[in-house]
Amino acid sequence: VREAIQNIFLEMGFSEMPTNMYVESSFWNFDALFQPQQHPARDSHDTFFLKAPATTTQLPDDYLEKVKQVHQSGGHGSKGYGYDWKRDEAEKNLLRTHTTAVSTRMLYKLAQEKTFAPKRYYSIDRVFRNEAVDRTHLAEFHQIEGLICDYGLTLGDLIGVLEDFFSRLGMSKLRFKPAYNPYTEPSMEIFSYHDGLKKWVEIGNSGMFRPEMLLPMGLPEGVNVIAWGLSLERPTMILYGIDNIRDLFGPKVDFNLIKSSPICRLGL
Ligand code: FB9
Repeated sequence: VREAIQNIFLEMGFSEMPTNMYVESSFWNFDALFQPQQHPARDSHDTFFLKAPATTTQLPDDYLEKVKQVHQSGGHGSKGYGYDWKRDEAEKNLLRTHTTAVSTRMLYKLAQEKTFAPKRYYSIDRVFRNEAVDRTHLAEFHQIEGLICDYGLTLGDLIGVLEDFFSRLGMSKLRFKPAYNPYTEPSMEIFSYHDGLKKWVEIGNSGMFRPEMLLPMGLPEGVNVIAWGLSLERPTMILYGIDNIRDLFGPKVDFNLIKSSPICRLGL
């Protein structure tokens, strides 16, 4: 399934982001995404913080100052959050909670280039969340993320690329429900009608990255970024009729199931 989804991204002109760093700083995983330091997702109930090395020293000072400003007092038409932003909070190391942390680094790198060039990036790799383990949730899963960065992109462009992407996964009937993410506005949950299950299934989340995230990076005015995400485990469980995620991934994998299951052709 991973390979099939990778091929879909490549066919759609996306290039892969380097996702080999599981350990990330709170700065790139949260602050640079305009996620406030007192946001519930940032406490140890949801996030695995590192004991050693507990903090990082590798943060770009000038950019960090701009992120501090936009959190404290806004700018670019935003009033910000108006709280006292702490550098030592941003320096805390953690296991990344989403591959959106990688997207942040790539967009910042893109903004440092002399002339702006539109880009399509994707990532498929492990993310870690200190969540209760149950039939469909482990403390880690594989996140799939796609983003397009270009002048004048709209919500219509996002809906268009989502219909293209999911139709290649065999999911054509889509519905979009307004949602909230700290780093995207507007945001939408994505649903697809699954003929086999005879019900609407939540197949992902999406949105337009906020100017409070993009402009401090130095991306030109008028450049928008549309993005979406889903997991690798959920589609695989549904495609193979696997009821418990622990049979698919993690220490209790059922190898006979893995070995005996035929390769499934996506595009149901
Ligand atoms: O994968 C998910 N559902 C899914 C996807 C495909 C599918 O295919 C079937 C063959 C037919 C079936 C189901 N979800 C996302 C939806 C739910 O399962 C959800 O309950 C669980 N979500 C995970 C996070 O849980 C805490 C899945 C995971 C997820 C959610 C959001 C994102 C990524 C992964 C994101 C994002 C994002 C948003 C804006 C900008 C950038 C990234």
